[in-house]
Amino acid sequence: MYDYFQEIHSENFSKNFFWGVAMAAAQNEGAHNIYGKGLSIWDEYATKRGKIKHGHKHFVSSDFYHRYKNDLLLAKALGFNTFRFSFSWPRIMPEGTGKINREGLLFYHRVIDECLSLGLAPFITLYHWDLPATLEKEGGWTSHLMLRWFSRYVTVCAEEFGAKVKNWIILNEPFGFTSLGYLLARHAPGKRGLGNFFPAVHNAALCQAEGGRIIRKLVDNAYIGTSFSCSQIIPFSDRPEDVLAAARVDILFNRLFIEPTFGDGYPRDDFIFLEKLEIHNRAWKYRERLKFDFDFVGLQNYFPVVVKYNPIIPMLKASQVKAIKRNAPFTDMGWEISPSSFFNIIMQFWNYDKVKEIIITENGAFFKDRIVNGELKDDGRVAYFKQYLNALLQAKKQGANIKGYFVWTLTDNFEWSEGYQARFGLIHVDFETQLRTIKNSGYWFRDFLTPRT
Ligand code: GCO
Repeated sequence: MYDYFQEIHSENFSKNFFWGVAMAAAQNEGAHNIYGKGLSIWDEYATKRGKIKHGHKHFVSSDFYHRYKNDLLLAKALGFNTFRFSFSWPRIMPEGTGKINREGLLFYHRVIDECLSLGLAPFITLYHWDLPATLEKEGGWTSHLMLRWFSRYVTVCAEEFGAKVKNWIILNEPFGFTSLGYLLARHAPGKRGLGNFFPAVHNAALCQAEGGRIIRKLVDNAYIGTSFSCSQIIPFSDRPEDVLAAARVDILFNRLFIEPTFGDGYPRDDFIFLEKLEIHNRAWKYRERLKFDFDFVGLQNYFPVVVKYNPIIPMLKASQVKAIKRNAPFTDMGWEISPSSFFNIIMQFWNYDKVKEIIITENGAFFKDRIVNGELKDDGRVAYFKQYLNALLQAKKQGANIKGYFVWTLTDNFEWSEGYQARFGLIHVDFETQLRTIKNSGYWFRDFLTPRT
């Protein structure tokens, strides 16, 4: 086998390491309008024409709500010891605030209990993009009331589940949902413009810190993190304008949400965007409230981004040079495959003095699976994981204190505006019949994670 396989097992790496699979409520649960659940912004967005490829909707998805026992058993059978999933806020509080849906709480109790009985450590994501639709009507993430609504929701979750669950992730990819949902109108709720983006960023950054404080106060021995999307940003050439363009993109993609947690506010480099953000949000008043000492930082990496100077793009003055244009390898999502950039971005985050521990809370790939003699062949995905895990081990060897690695994702699911055709699972789902079939990548993980005797 591979040398790193030996190394991982010989170092006792596996025993004290969270090997997980990750998923999210809106992408997996289904049961979108039953058992007392309120609608989310995605439930509304998916009904609008032309928003999601092929008109797909996530209303049933992989039906995790009814099939969680089976899916958790599969996660266990593949050798994982950790399960990351998110709470649906509108399942717990159908109107976002006020009334609590007991049935929703009971569902999550069942999932958590099943994890614990199987020996899967539960990691809860408090917010994975499915804001209650009623709150969006009041402005959603652009509203200064978000801090109050979110605090109440986090308090309910901590009080209800804190005795059982120790591992908490406050937000999933704040840059992702604020930029796609409130700047570019490519995700729910479909808003655009800086007038929406600036307050959404600030409210998300405040909720990120406040959520941490609430869990710290209410949950004994909590292990608290938050998850950032990240990508190594590589200048297309060493011309100064390309290097500066890359630095600006790096601020937005990688630095905007982590640096305020250190207590010194938003990054304050020479970049007009940051000045405007600061002024719009009167951010200097909030440095203390944006700060929180996270136990771990969750990193979610899929690809690097190569950028060059482009004067016609407002403010950023940069654009991406895609993998296909540079003859670099890429997945069926068009995302560049670059294990060295995975190593580099881990080290970039590790180089912050204040980062104590890192968990890779998502990594994975979409490749079109082929069925050959009844076997689900996904060689591309297997090769991807081998290379990325090798890079992870290199980062660990260089001193990065990495405590876990979670695959995105266990079963095929609803990939936001891409619908169901972008399949990231280790397990294939036939969305007509709900039949699960383990892909070769799933078997590969099982062999990788199950120490040989
Ligand atoms: C994300 C996501 C997942 C995606 C995955 C693949 O945070 O973007 O958490 O929901 O499905 O990244 O694109």
